[in-house]
Amino acid sequence: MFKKILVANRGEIALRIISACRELGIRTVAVYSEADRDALHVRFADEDVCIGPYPSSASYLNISAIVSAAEISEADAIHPGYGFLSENAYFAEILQDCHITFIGPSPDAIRKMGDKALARQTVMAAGVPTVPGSPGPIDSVEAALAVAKKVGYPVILKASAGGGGRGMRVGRDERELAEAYETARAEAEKAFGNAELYLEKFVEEPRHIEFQVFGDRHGNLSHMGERECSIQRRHQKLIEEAPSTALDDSLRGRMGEAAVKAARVVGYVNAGTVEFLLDREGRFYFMEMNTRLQVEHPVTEEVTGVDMVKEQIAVAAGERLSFAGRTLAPRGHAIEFRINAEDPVRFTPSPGRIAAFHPPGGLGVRVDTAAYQGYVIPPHYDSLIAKLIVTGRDRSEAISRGKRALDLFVVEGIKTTIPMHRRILEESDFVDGRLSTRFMDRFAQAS
Ligand code: MV4
Repeated sequence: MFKKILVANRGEIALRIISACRELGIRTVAVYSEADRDALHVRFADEDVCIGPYPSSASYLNISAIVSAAEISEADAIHPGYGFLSENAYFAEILQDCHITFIGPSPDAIRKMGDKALARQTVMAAGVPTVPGSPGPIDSVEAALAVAKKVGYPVILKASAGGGGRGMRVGRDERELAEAYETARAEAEKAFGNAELYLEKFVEEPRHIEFQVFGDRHGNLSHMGERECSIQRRHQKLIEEAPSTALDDSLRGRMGEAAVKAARVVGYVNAGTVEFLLDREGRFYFMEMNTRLQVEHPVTEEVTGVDMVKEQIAVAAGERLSFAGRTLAPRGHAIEFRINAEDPVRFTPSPGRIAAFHPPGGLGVRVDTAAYQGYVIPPHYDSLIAKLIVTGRDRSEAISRGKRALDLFVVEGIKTTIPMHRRILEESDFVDGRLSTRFMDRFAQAS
């Protein structure tokens, strides 16, 4: 087992990783930017190293500064958290060369799944259902029109280097597609330095269902069930839950099997997420795979009882998966509410000093946060200040607990998304589990 782990992240996820290390008896090293001197992850780690000024490119994305910090502090492994360097194959490769363990999958698996057109092609060849569309990248407007004619309109163009909703364009007819093709290419080139596109049939009003998979270095690969992440706005998830109201045991079994197949074909090790679209007829399609721990991992932890970060550390150290050969059936129901420091009308970040902070507690209530009373939220990073995760014996108990916990969650001095969550819990479509990726459209004027 590792003696010391460097946490290459900040905020609530850095604290989450430090907590897992403490339970395992592993020392921790925090890294921080000049804007994060007062951050809790610095206080709770055993050691800390300043790695540069606030722009992420100079600190949390600065590979040489982070590797130097690991070498100076003699850390044997690095946990990247989510965002920042977590899906950077080059970073994972550098660590291999330096004999520091990257707590995550191999550089090769990160690379294959990071190229979304290649990922689609790779899992399709393994027999995983994908949305009808181009077999690989498309390299001309004529090719795009030809594929669209075959699969039927509407279609969606996606950037190979994109993911998470960036660099997508819908075409509803030939004229729109021809126009979308040029804009999408230019946007992809500008955003990712890679103009490559692929095309899929556009699935109207799908649900976003993702499966948690976990592999070890002994060839064990299991899934831990799904999360429903349909409540999103501008490709930012707002609420996630497990299990999904749309799955029964049979569909869960088939989707879980497809998720494991997709992970196995790239030799996946450690925690990963296979994203699917589920259409109104109950057909599911692979969308992409995220090769990291996700923000919403706590809902899976709550319904499986597995500490996923401890599991990640154990398999990175060469241990066997604790649930090898088993798939974990969900027990109870968990819902996560992302509390962002945001202006509720314009959805712009609302940084500043937290004048009062009183998180709720009690049975079935978990708050993952690095915020505290008096903390000044720096304007440079994402606006997530807390995750409220409620768990009940069933969905209705989880919803009541969510209402209660949101009512008792006091955050003063900044604007947050707490009032928006309260309103969502009053919506009959939410209460009845009628979810889709278009759910938030009616909240355009959200409070
Ligand atoms: C789609 C789609 C419909 N059809 N692909 C958005 C995130 C990125 N991972 C893929 N996304 C979508 N891909 C096809 N073929 C609709 C979306 C989509 C979406 C997906 C999940 C959650 C919210 C969404 C909001 C708008 C569009």
